[in-house]
Amino acid sequence: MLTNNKNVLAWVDEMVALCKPAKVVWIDGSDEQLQALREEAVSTGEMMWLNQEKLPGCMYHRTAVNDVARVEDRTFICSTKKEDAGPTNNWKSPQEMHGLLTPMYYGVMEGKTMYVIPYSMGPIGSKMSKVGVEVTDSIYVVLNMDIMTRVGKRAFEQLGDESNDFVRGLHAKADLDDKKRYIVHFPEENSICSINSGYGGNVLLGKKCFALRIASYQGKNEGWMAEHMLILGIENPQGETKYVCAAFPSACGKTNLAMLIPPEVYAKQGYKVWTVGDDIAWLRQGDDGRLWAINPENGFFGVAPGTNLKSNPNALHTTEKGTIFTNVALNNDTNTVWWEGLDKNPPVNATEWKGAKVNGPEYIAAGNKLAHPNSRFTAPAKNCPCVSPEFDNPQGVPISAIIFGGRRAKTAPLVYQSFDWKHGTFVGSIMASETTAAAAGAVGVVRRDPMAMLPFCGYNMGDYWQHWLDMGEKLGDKAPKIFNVNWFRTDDEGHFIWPGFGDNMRVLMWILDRCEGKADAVETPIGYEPKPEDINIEGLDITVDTIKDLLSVDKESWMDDITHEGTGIEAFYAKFGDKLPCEMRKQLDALKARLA
Ligand code: OXD
Ligand code: MN
Repeated sequence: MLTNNKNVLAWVDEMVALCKPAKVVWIDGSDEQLQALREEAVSTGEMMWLNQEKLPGCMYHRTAVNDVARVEDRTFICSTKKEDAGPTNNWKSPQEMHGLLTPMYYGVMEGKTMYVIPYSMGPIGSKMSKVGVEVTDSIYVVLNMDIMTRVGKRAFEQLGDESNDFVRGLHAKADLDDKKRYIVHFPEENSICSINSGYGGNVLLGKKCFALRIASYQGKNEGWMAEHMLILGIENPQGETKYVCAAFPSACGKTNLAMLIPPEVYAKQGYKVWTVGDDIAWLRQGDDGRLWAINPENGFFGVAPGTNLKSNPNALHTTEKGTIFTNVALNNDTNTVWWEGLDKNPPVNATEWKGAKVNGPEYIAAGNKLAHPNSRFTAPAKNCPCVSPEFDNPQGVPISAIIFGGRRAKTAPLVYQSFDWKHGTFVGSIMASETTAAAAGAVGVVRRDPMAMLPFCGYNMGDYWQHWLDMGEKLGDKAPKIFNVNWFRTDDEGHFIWPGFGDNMRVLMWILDRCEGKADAVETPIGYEPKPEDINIEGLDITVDTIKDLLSVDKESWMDDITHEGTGIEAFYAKFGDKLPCEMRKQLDALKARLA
C-alpha cells in the first residue's frame, strides 16, 4: 500500500470486492516496477518492443479493430438532473447507470491483475493540480498513464492522508464488446467508469474524462476553468515571454501550433516558441488578478498520420524515445514505425495497423491505409525540443490572449479580435468547423463546437457559457484578450490561401501586439481586424492583397451562418432554452444588427 489515505483505501477495497481481481498491484512510479510491466506486456503479446537502437524505450500496441477512437455516442454525463448534463451530452440518472454498470463490473477482473494508479494532473506541488486514482486491468493503460500524467507515490503525497478530493476512475477492458462499451462520468460523485474499450481517450481516464469533463464541472463550482486548449509561449529577442491559449476542434492542428517553428523572419531576430501544452489548459485567477494556466498533462497523445518533418518536426523528435505507438504501421525490415504522411516511402515489407503483413506501396495503391487515421503516439513532454522551461512551474504561466478557431472555408477571416470578454465568450460559443474529405460523410457540413468543448463539457453548456461570463467579471481589466483565427480559408479552386504551419506565428505576433497596445485595428461588424499591412508577410510569396482577401467579411455568409437551418447559430442556441445566458442572446442580436 502506498498511502494511508482512508478514502482511497476504502474505495480501492470496494473496487476489489466488485471486480474480484486475482491480484492487486499499486503503481509506485519506480523505473523498476514500470520496466517489469513493460517486459510482462511484451511476454503476453499485449505490446512489442520497437528497434531499440533507432527508437530507444519505444513500444508498439495494436487495439482491437472495433476500438480505435473515442466513442461520443457511448459517453455519458450522469448528473442527478438531466438538465445539468444539457442538450449536448448523453444522460442517464446515476441510479439507472449504476444499475446498468455494476453487474457488468462484477467479477470482471477474475484471474487478472488490478493495477492501482495514483496520478497527479498538473505539476506536483501546484495549488492548481488535482489527484486521480485509476484502477485498470490493462498494463497498456498503466504505461500510457505513466507518460501522460505524474504517476506513483508522489501523487499520493500530493493528495495527503485526509483529503477526499480525488477522482475515482474504474476501467476494465472486459470483452471489448462495442455494444456494451460505456464511458461514464458521475460529476457529483467525482468518478468515472469505463468498460469494454482499450483505446486511449476512452481509457486514459486522466485526459478527456478527468481533465476536461470532470474538471470543467469542478472548475464551475470552484471558480476556475478546464479548457480544451493548447498553451504556448513566444519569447522575444529581449528574453521576455508572453503566453497564449488556443482552442480548436479536434483535427485542426493544435499539436502543430503548440510546437510551431518560427519562420526565418522571426527566428533570425531571436524569437523562440515554447510549448507548455498541446491539448488541455487549467486556468485560474492568480494573486495578481491575471489568468494563469497549467497544462495538467505530462505528455502528448498525438495523432501520428500527417506528422512529418515539415508539419511538425518537434513532435516527430519528441517521439524518438520512450514513446508508445498505437495502431501505426510497422516496417518489418527495421522494426520501426510508419504512417501516412510521414514520408513518401511506405515500407515494402510492412505490417498494416490491423496486423496483416502487406506490401506497403501496393497496399496503399489499392486504396488502403497502412496506419489507422487515428493512430497515435504517446510521448513524454520532456522529450520535446521546444518544451517550455516553465512546464513544471507550479504557478503556471500568465495568459495574455485566448484564441479560438475552426476550419472554415469561407466565413471566418484569418484573424479578428473580440470587442471585449463578453463578446469573446460569444465568439467562442459560435465556434464551428466544417467536415473535411478525410472523415466519412458529407464534405463542408458545419459542426458547432463551442470553445472546442462540445464532446468534453461535463455539464450544461448554457451554464458553461455563464461560467465564462462570470470569470470575465472576476478578471475585469486583467482578463486576457480574446481572438478568433481561421487558417483554412480556400480559394475558388478549394486550395488553402494561407500557408499555415510555422507561418501562423505571423498572426500570433499581431495578436500579441494588440495585447500590448502596439498595433492598430479596423472595426468590422464581427470584431477588430488587423490592417492588412500589419500582418508581416516578409519572406512569403503572397501579397498584401491576399491578406486583404483573407480578412474580408462576407455579410451574407455570416447571416447564413446565423440563420442556416439545422446548423446555424440560432438553431444551435435554441437547444439550450432558458439555460442560454441572456448575454449570449444579446450578443447575437447585436451581431445581426451590425451585419444588417
Ligand atoms: C484528442 C481529441 O484526442 O481532441 O485530443 O480528440
Ligand atoms: Mn483534444
